[in-house]
Amino acid sequence: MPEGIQSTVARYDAIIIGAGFSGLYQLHCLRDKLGLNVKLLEAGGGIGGTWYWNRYPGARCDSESHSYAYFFSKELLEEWEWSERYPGHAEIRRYLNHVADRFDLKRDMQFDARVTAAHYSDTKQDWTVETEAGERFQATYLIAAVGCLSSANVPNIPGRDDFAGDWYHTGRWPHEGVDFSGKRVGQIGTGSTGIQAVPVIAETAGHLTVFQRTANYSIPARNGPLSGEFKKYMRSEHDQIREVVQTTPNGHPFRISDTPALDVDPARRHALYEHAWETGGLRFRAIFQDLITNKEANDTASDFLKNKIREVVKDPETARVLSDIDHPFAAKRPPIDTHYFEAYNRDNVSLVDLRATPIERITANGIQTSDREYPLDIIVFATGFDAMTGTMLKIDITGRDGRTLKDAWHAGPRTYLGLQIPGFPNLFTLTGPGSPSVLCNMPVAIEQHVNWVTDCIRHMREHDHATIETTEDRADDWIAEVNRAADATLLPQANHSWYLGANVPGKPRIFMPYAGGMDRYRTICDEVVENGYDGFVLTKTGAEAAAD
Ligand code: N01
Repeated sequence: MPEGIQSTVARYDAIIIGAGFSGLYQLHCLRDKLGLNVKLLEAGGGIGGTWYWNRYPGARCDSESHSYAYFFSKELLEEWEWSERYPGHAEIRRYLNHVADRFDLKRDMQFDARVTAAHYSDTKQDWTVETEAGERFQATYLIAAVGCLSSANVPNIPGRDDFAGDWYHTGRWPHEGVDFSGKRVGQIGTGSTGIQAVPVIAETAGHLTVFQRTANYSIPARNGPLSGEFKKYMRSEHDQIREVVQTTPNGHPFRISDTPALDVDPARRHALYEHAWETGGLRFRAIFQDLITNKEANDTASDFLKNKIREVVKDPETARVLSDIDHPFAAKRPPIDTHYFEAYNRDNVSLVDLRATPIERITANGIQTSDREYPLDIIVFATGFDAMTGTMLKIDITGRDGRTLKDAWHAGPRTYLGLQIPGFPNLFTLTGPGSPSVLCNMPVAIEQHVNWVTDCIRHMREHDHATIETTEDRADDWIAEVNRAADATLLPQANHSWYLGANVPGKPRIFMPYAGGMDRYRTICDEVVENGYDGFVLTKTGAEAAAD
């Protein structure tokens, strides 16, 4: 243990890991609604979760700002004003800091406190949590509010450490920014992040070379300042906005059409796609009811979007490589952009097709593909995350009988409802694998989970329960339901998708988020409670495990 660190163990009712959207609200609920003694530990130096780390050029949320917010407080909704259609990373941090100040949350948070271990004691029926600095904390309840996209995936390309220039991962962006002026920049990755970064980096770089492995769809975001009229609407109509986001399958502030794409004649369909393209953003996905369930319907959208790329990008070979997309539209998380495809019309931007000429290694000088070496001053890894499970598995977590989480999840994440893991009593995973999480507008999924966990802990305390734990059988059933829901869509058809863990070599291939819709999921969770926490075992204080 480093010098100066106390060896005593601080005792709390609950420990929360993570100061993003979910951790903040969970702290507010447990402390201010239930009166618990709570400590929040955060690896970063401040508030924000994913937004603390993702400060790359162009980083902006893809959810519209009037829906990317907490809905639990009327006063908060009335006093906060977003400035643009989609909130940028700095504005989201300002918002979250405002929330923390407003509810006086910071006094129970500890920053620069990376949790490295969490061990459950069968005898004491509590958790001991340890930080990188060696501090230890004990608590009855452990809440992992670690986010779905927080463990950066930097691919282990041979020679990576030989590179003589600077390299950065978008999810660990330096707070002081990066000066690209006149530099030869190489960017690997064309997911949502890469697509946001390209046009902004291109504005100042000497030359930007984009290394694309899988071509991707993207829809213009049509971002811009919010009008006074819209701001008034946001403030006065938040009840109606809340009603929509909490009853749609994806938590966004618009409803999905109930018209199948093929029920509409081709000319009308094309006009609707044109209108949605001009409107911009994720609303495109909602124009027809069956775009993510029916391949033939999806083809109509995919073809439209591929044609748009060919219209926008002037160089025919670049347009061909960008539009040579191998998966159905929205089978991977669909990016939205600000002048992404237009950036390829600049003289200082070029594209390398890694399908034709794969990266062989990184050299001191740049990136070597099977075709040639690209000399570079800076490499940007926009290569995504070890999503949904990576952060949890980096922590040495042991549950009942010393069983490790690594062992419990060796074949992929096992949870019931993405809320609990069998063998890990009193550990709650906010927006964990098996919940809608990333398939939903995140704050909406987060509020539902936090409310459920808060009600559950209130129930436990009112009924003198010491522990709650789900069962292996229930996790098996839920995994089957998660697979069934995914298989009813086109989502598993994207080969390299992080939804499947397929972007990280060696990671088990299992569809992780619940694709059955946030509305349906909310009902399932409510029914579990109505049926006496069906699927969970609750034990009385001091008693052996027994169903209540
Ligand atoms: O990551 P990704 P992301 N060699 O995994 C490529 C959320 N998000 O950070 O597809 C070469 O989607 C990889 O290629 P391929 C959102 O949910 C939200 O962009 O595997 N290339 C792909 O092109 C999103 O989905 C927002 O063939 C390699 C890219 O890197 C999620 O975060 C903004 C490679 C990774 O794409 C993740 O998006 C941004 C290799 N070895 C992100 N390894 C907002 O709402 C990977 N790639 C604001």
